[in-house]
Amino acid sequence: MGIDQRATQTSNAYSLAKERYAEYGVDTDRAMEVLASIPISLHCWQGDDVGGFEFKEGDSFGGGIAVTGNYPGKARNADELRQDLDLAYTLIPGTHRLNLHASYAETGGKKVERDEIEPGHFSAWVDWAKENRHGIDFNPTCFAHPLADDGFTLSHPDEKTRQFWIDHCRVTRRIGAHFGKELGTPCVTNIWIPDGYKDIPVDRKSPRERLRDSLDKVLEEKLDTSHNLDAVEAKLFGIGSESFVVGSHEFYLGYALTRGTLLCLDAGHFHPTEVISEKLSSVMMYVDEILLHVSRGVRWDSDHVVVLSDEVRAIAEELVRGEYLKRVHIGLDFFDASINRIAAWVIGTQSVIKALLLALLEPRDRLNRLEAKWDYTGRLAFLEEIKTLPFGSVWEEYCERQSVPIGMNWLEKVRDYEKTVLSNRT
Ligand code: RNT
Ligand code: ZN
Repeated sequence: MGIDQRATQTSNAYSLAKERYAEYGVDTDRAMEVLASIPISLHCWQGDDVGGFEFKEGDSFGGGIAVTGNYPGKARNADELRQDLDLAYTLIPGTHRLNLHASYAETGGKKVERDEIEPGHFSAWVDWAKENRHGIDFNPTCFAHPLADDGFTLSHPDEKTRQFWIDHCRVTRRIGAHFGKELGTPCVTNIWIPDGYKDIPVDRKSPRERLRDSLDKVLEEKLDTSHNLDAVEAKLFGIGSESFVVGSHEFYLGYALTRGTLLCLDAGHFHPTEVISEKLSSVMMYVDEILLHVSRGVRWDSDHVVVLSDEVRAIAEELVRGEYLKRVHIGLDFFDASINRIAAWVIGTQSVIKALLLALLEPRDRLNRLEAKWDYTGRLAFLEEIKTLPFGSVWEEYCERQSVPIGMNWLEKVRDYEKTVLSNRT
């Protein structure tokens, strides 16, 4: 089928879909308009298996997270990573952000300690973001470092080690504020630390007190919130910290509430039967803004590539139904080295956008009316009915309007790039 023919088909299918949704009082054009205003923060670390590019002695990974797979072609330096990201962004409808880690500093082959990094080490990232209209979000890298090898950072019992990580987080916030100022959109600087014990601890209290005090020191310096927003990310367990994690959900919920930071909810960081979609309406009553790490745990916090799962749909539904979109920063957090890494970004990001579109196309008033009338039969029947509305036609129209390839055409571009660019990386 020719390109023109395909475009006509898309637009015809869309006209029919638009009518079907209109029958239920849903304005598909409006839904696409809202969708176009929602940025997703693509995590840089999918592109190089969370490696980072700082000068490293030895091969410290650690931190209780793991990437599996050895698919060829991973980015070996920041230029390659940016080039790969460029391709991903052209295949994803909408204008999106980049989520960067401190370990992606470009120090020109010099060893710069993490407590000494500066905005200048990220100038190439800023130039690139300006050129491509990406906002940047940021993270201190409190893992993959000799001073994290004990499994403790901000809550480390040794004062000097603790101070090192406090200083690292401090400079990270400043760099975040620099990004926000330069790019004209606040940077969400998110603190996640791996601290915890493999086996049953005796003293749970002291590490948590130390973490609270360290975080207070990190946040001491007041930064303009139009430049930098602080977030804290909780976790249930990691590899090697199965029995106890200092920064648990209760710890950070309390911290965010009392200190006014954002709370980061990572979809993989809870008990396997717990879902973050269910938590949103509770958390949003008390915190102003949140950060999401949309991820996919398979039996554990395995960081699989996000797909259009029931949970991702439920997250999007909650964001739309609760009218939280303006208070939520949506980021991704997965790392899969067993498939093409650019495809992983595209599949994961598109899935989140699809989930948002589905949620925006929901006949909300109708559903609410059924519930208000205690008509549970109608509610269930209607929820099932809308699953088969012609969503795909609206999605394709959205891709067309955003000038990105329709259907599987994006994969062709990735495959070409694999042949011409990735295959030359050894
Ligand atoms: C780890 C956290 C954290 C990391 C990134 C790389 O469990 O989810 O967000 O994945 O900082
Ligand atoms: Zn995360």
